[in-house]
Amino acid sequence: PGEAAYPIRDLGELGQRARDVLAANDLGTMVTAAPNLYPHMWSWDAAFVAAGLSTMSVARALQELDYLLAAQWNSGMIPHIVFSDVPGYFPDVERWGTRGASPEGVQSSGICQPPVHATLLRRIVERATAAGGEDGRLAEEFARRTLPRWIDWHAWLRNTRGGDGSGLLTIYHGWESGMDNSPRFDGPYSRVRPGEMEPFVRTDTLKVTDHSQRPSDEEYSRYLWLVQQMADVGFDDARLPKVMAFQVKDVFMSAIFAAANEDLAVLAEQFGHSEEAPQLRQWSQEFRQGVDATVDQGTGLARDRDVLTGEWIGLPTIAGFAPLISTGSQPLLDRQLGIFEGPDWTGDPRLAFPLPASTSTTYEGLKPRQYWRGPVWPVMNWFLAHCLRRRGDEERYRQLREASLAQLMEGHFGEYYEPFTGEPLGSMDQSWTAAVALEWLA
Ligand code: 9WN
Repeated sequence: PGEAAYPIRDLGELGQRARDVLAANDLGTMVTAAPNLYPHMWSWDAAFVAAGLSTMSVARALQELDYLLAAQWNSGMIPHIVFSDVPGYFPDVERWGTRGASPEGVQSSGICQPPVHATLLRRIVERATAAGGEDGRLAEEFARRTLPRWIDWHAWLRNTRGGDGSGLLTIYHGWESGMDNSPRFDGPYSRVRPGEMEPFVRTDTLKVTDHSQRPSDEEYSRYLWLVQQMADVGFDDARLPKVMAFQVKDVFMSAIFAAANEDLAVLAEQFGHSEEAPQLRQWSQEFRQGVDATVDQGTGLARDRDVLTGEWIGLPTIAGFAPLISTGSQPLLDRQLGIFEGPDWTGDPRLAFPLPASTSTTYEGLKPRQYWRGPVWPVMNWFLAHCLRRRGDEERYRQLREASLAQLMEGHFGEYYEPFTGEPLGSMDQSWTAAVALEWLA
């Protein structure tokens, strides 16, 4: 943990320190995902960061989203990394091999991340229009101008990743899920056999020196092999299904997409694109149903599916709660909330704070310090609470808020936290952690 950090005394100080973290990570053009480990813009991080920024400056928040949109590919895909000029992250744009595939002048990766953008844009617009004046005007102008771009993004996801009628989006890399090494992907990754590839040197393990907090070298060789497979076909969407060794229907991303389509439809109706709203609502419905249909009646959790083997992946990870984001079924919601608050999740009495870990704390494969294999991620706490609040569940929002604020008072704005001790892990001063702190306080 960074030396400068110290326990925070009160919520006023928490807000000030969170603002300081975002200001320190701001390159002017973009707020990097983290100061040291991640010196670039990440797609879903940027959406959360924009929401956090909007509590200070709506103009700065919209600028962040504009910067992300400027990297959108001609296909409509929003890339998962927009590179700054800061060196030190691997794989860099050269290793990605996206030059030629990405639009002229854009330095990006060649995969996507979960589409939380419309949901957070709606949040920003609501905040700005409630404030009125210049903020309201800026948000309205931004929405009118950029809606066609967000709709293109959703159309790309629906058509190239979810056009098979399953109501589920396919990912070709664990990085696309945003939950890179979650046990969800162990089965599919076990079948990825890296072939001949250029040697590589990781930089993440130079920065997070306790290597047990990061994915293993074996995992990284598979990650890089998949990058090479994509680069070999020039990131051609039509060829990926034929060549990729990793193809998973990602239930959590699909739930995010269902909710985001609803949010985009609301914005489209409000800001001059109402003719697109029925299509967006139809996609919302399609993916809501797709997610609900994955639920294992035995465990009550939603499941991913390995496209290449047809196998369901029903491990007890946070992705199992995808219906909390998207479902329209009250019985399913009630059942999921019961599990969420039960002894395998936030009701585990051993927890430092009653917050959902990235895998169930009673799962035999739990690794409480390792990335998406056990730690608690502050950004997930806020996102799930936000989804519950949108359903009118103020009480659960309040409980998650209280626990999350208590967790953050230790002062490091960790990327993730050890569930039983509350120790901050991974990167410190992580931007989206600071951003959700500001959201909790807003
Ligand atoms: C790979 C930036 C990103 C997050 C992801 C998180 C982690 C990257 C990495 O950091 O992934 O995309 O290098 O480990 O898993 O969710 O967007 O914060």
